[in-house]
Amino acid sequence: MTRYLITSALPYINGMKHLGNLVGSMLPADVYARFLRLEGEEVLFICATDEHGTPAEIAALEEGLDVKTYCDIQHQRQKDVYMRFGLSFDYFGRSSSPQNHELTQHFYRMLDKHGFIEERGIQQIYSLDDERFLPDRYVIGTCPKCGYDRARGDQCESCASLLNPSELVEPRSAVSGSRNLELRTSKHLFLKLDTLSSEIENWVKSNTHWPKLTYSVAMKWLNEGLQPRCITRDLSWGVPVPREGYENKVFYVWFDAPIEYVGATKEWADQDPANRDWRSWWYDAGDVYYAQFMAKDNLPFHTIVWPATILGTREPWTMADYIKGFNWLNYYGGKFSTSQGRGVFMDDALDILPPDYWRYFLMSIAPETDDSDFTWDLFASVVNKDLAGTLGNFVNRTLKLVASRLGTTIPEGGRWGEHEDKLLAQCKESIEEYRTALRNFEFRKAALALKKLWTHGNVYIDARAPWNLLKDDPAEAALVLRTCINLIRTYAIASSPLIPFTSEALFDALGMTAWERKAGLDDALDLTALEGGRPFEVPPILFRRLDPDEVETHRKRFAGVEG
Ligand code: B3M
Ligand code: ZN
Repeated sequence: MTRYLITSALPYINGMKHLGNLVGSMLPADVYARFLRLEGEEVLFICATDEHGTPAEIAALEEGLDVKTYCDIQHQRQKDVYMRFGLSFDYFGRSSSPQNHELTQHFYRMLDKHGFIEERGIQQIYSLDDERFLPDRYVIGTCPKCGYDRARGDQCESCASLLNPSELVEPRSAVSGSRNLELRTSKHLFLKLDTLSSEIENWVKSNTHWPKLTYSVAMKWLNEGLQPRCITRDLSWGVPVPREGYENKVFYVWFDAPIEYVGATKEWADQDPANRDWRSWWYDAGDVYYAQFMAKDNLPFHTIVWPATILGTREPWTMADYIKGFNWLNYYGGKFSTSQGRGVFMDDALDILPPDYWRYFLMSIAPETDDSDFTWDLFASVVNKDLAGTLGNFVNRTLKLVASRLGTTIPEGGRWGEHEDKLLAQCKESIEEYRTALRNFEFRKAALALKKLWTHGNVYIDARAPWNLLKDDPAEAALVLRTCINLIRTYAIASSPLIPFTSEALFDALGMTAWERKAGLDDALDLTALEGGRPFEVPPILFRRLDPDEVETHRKRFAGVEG
């Protein structure tokens, strides 16, 4: 039996994530995890906050907090919002955990032992007043290309040129503003990607089944030729480097972040060591199928650098079987921007509407083969048509009709016939489509197949017109209505990976037991599972429609400073 290990790229600790972050990693990973559980598979779904690096330091500095306190607060904030979105992580860890520190140092030691680490001196800017080395983005000055006076040492935000801090005119420290800077040589450790290059290439080439985007990013890097990569930094916040002369340095955030996939699994196991075995997932784990989810800018690290880190240890750590990369979700053709307040952030989204509206919508426009675009009009149209108009409408009209004409018990009588055969065949086809799409990591297709499944109910009930049958042929009416109620059960089961909260609401309405709720996709196709005589409840409106005024209000509110 295969076991499924699923990881989502680790959200960076600084600040609330937006819908673009959600759709590009955590949400599809969650849908995939929920789908596999529905199929009865054994799943371990892991995520964590990525807490080291300069952006965390800068953000903490801006808020006047020490980095640790800042990360404690932000971790909790992010975790809360992910829970509210229904992201069903088995564990949500922290890259600053002792477990990750220990593992990161272990990976480094193994790499060093096998000769894949080299030391080099590099020149860096040192701030005498701050008494520290400044990473590139901590140095600001005037852009030599366009004259913008607050260009960063790595890039000018105004003209987008890539820069070196030494190119800046009148450079100063972003920490203190001091101009008292000098170039100093400092020793750093490099991971010898060049030496590992052919091994990485063999591994990549054994994975031609990856999505095009993933494969092409990996091949592009390989074709450009791999260079040794610096894996240490002159910072104090991070995993200490266990080597003489490195007392004031830590590992680069991208070195320890992927190791936290393992680290978080260990955090999970350490909470219940008698029943949880992290090693069985990560070390010499022949029966594990490992799927990773991430946005495209993270692909080089996951197709090249992290595999190199693993290969160089000469230990049998689990490597990805499938790497699902996503393009960008844009906001009205531009980027979501934290600094400009442009686009919708996850906490704001939940203030406006419950999670399932967003979950379904985002999966239906997932940026898989190309970038896709968020607009409020599109959001409203998908919500109004698919959720309110198709699924919600079917559920409400069915249950209301039965309740008002026959009472809140599933009607008895009538005999299954050819109409029902046809309905069942249609459902079967849509569920097969849905299952295939999800098995193949095709989320847009899955949302489309689900929508198709929902339309069968409306088509069936319209064709059978039970409101007429109630007068002319009560037994036939009972059959039709009972079948429709069973279809609601089918929908509740099948839709749960995308809209889990709605599924629960439907299970509640149908009075289903905990055991009955465990039904899988095949059981979902039993349109006679709920027998006549069982009580049900009419739930409140499942999905509300968005009207043009509301759409306009949201559009204005989230347009950002430039909108
Ligand atoms: N933290 C993603 C980002 O913030 C980065 C992912 C790490 S995955 C190991 O862009
Ligand atoms: Zn510039």
